[in-house]
Order: sequence, then structure tokens, then C-alpha cells
Amino acid sequence: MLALRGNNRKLLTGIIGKPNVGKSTFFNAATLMNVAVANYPFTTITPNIGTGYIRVKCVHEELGVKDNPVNSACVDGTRLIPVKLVDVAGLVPDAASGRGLGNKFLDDLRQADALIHVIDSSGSTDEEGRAVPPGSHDPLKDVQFVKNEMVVWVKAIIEKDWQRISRIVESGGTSGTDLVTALLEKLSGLSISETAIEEAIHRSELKADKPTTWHSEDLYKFCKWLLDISKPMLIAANKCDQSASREILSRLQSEIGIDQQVVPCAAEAELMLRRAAQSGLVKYVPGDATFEIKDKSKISEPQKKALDFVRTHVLDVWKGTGVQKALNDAYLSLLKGIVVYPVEDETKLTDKKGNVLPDARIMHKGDTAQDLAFSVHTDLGNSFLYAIDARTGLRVGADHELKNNDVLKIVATAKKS
Ligand SMILES: Nc1nc2c(ncn2[C@@H]2O[C@H](COP(=O)(O)OP(=O)(O)OP(=O)(O)O)[C@@H](O)[C@H]2O)c(=O)[nH]1
Ligand SMILES: [Mg+2]
Repeated sequence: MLALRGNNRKLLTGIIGKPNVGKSTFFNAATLMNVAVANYPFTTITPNIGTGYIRVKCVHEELGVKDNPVNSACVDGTRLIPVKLVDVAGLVPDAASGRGLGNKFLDDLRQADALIHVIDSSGSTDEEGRAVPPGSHDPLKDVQFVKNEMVVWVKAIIEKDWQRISRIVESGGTSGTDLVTALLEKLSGLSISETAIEEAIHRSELKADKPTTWHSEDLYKFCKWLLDISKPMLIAANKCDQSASREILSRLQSEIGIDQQVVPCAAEAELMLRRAAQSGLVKYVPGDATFEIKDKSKISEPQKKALDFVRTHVLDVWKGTGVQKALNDAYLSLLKGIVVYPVEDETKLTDKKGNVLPDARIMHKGDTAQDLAFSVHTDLGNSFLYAIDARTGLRVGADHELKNNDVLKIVATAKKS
């Protein structure tokens, strides 16, 4: 995927939603950080950035080696690959016209490649995040308004300069700038590619050579497509431990439609399990549908009660807390990620220092061996000669399409000193 060529930054997922739905709890559970959480709106104002992990089955067992990961971790055959997350302030309807904290903080999401939209599936927070009786607010409304606010945000960025852009494009300008180039420049820093802009123009059935004829609704339609394409979103239906969630969730998916992925989530339960695992009280790997208490004598009565609640109200019902699933789905499904292991010695599967299967990288379906080289370093991409598939020992060329779990050595021209 050319968008990532020469760009070895880590992919970023933004956690968005109205206030008080559990965005920061989700963030804490995913990163084991400790940012402020409270049962009232606008607890978070400035963004929190942290590292979460994607969970995949490691290739070391299949390849019959013991690994020592460097950029990731391997726990009992499960590879945990770091990814970046940003937790932002809550969004309220009409934020674009200045309500709530306004939507200026959406700028904190500029670099996001995918979005996890956290909703309160128990319906116990109103549209501004104030506590209301469970089941009394319909979270479907939140799904709609958040999407709308995002579109309005991008539209406002383009609209600021639309008259000038559309006139220059249509008159051919001095340099003959086309619309895609002009928009790419306007949207630079938003992690939006040229192909995404082209596709959004095509999908919205608008004329790229006649932008002065685009009405406000046309621009809206274009921005909606642009966001769908370049910032794919899944819904983390949080607070699924609450009994009101079951009815709401079964209705939600059918009303939203199957194209929109919804993952039932219990961020608070995940946070509790991860912290209990970290302090050695339970054995739990994020994403598991069960946990094991290590030593019953070390667990206090309130702790036991809380863990019992998680087992009966979350794990037994939903087969997991959903936090890990949401993260995995964001990277592996929404962003079409695949995992590739670059090595420097294809027979020993090591790096220069002898670490076995040191790196696991998230690439995109459709990426090539040369894209992998670029993701390691721009110089390696530019001096790419060929790669060697460690499984077969065969050479593959620059355009070889990567497969999930490929282990590849990249061969490049020698560096000039
Ligand atoms: N029942 C239940 N409550 C949760 C869950 N996750 C979070 N909460 C509660 O929801 C409230 C809000 O949590 P936060 O994580 O601060 O929510 P937020 O979306 O970051 O809120 P703002 O920063 O104000 O936008 C807190 O009281 C949390 O304890 C969950 O999985 N289940
Ligand atoms: Mg918060």
C-alpha cells in the first residue's frame, strides 16, 4: 500500500465517542496506563496516548524454534504486537457549532488510521454523557451523531478554502493543479491518501473537473465517503456487563446493518482482569474467555465478588471482555492488517544479534516485499534488491505480495560509505 511507503511510523487508532461512555477505561484496559476515569462527562480534556497490543498466534512453534522477540512479546505462543492508541475528549451533538468542548480536539485524531467508537450499550448515559436510568437512552443515536460530527469536522477543514481551491482547479491554475492534488495538500497531516481521495470522489459520483458545481451536500457526501475509506471505524459497545445491554445490543446490530462491525465490550472488567493478572492474583491473557484464580487464599471477599461478577456477567455471556477483540479487529480487519516477520538470517531466523524472530510487523493485505523494506527503513526500501522467503528458501521480487505470517529476509544493495 503506497500510502505507507517510506513511512515506518506505528499505526494509530483513535478512541472516540460521547462523554462518559468508558473511552478512558477502554484505553487504560488496553494500555495498562492509569488515566483519569469518572462517572461524569468531560473527565478527559487533553488526549492520552499509549501503547496497546494486538494478539496473534506466533509462528515460532510452527517453525520449531524458540523465539526472543525485540519489538513485541511472546506469551505461551501468543505474539503481542505493540500498537498506538489515542483517547480523546468526549464529543456531543453540534460540537462543530461550539457545544460541549467543541470539536477542535478532533485535531487530536488527525493521525489516526482507524477509529474505535465507544458507545454505552446499557443506555445509561444521555446524549451529553449525563447519568440516566439504564435503557433510557438509545445508543443508536450516538452512532449517528458521532459519524455526523466527524464528517462536519473534515468538511469544515475543506470548506475554509473551497472557493479558492475549486476556482484554481477549474481555471487550470498557473500550474494546472488538479482537485486530488489540491485536496491532498489541504488534508495533509490527516493520514489520508491520494487513492482515498480519488475513491471518495468516484463513490460520491461528483465531477473532479467541475468542483465549483459542488453544493454543500455534495461536499458532505464526499467527506462521508472519505472518512469511511480513510478512517474506518468499529463500534465498541461498552458496559455490556449491565443487564440492559442485552436487549439494546441485539437490536443495535440489526438496525445499524451488518456492514458496521459492533463488538460487545466490558472495559471495566478487562481493566480489572489485567490488573489482577499483573499483580499475580489470576492467570489471564487479554482476549481469553476465561481466567484462573492462582491462589484463592490471597483473594479478599470483595475481590472474589468482583471476579465472580466478571465471570457470570461478561465472560460466560459474551465469551470475552471484547477489548482485545476490538483492538485486533481494528488492525487486522478494518485496516486489513497482516503480520510479517522480517529477519536478517533466513536460515537461523535471527537478526544481527542472534535474536530469533525478533520483529513482528503489521503490514496491509496487498503490501509487497518492498513495502516491508520501506516499513523497516526508507533506505532499505530504496536499496531493495530482493527478499528470501525463510520457509522455502526461494527469492521473491519487489512486487511479491506479502502473506500473513511470512518470514522474510530483505536483501539490499550494499551501503556506500
Ligand atoms: N458498568 C460499566 N461501567 C463502565 C465500564 N467502562 C467504564 N465504565 C464507567 O463509566 C464511567 C465513565 O468512564 P470513563 O472511562 O471516564 O469514560 P470516558 O468516555 O472516558 O469519559 P469522558 O472522558 O468524560 O468523555 C466511569 O464511571 C466508569 O467506571 C464498563 O465496562 N461497565
Ligand atoms: Mg475519558
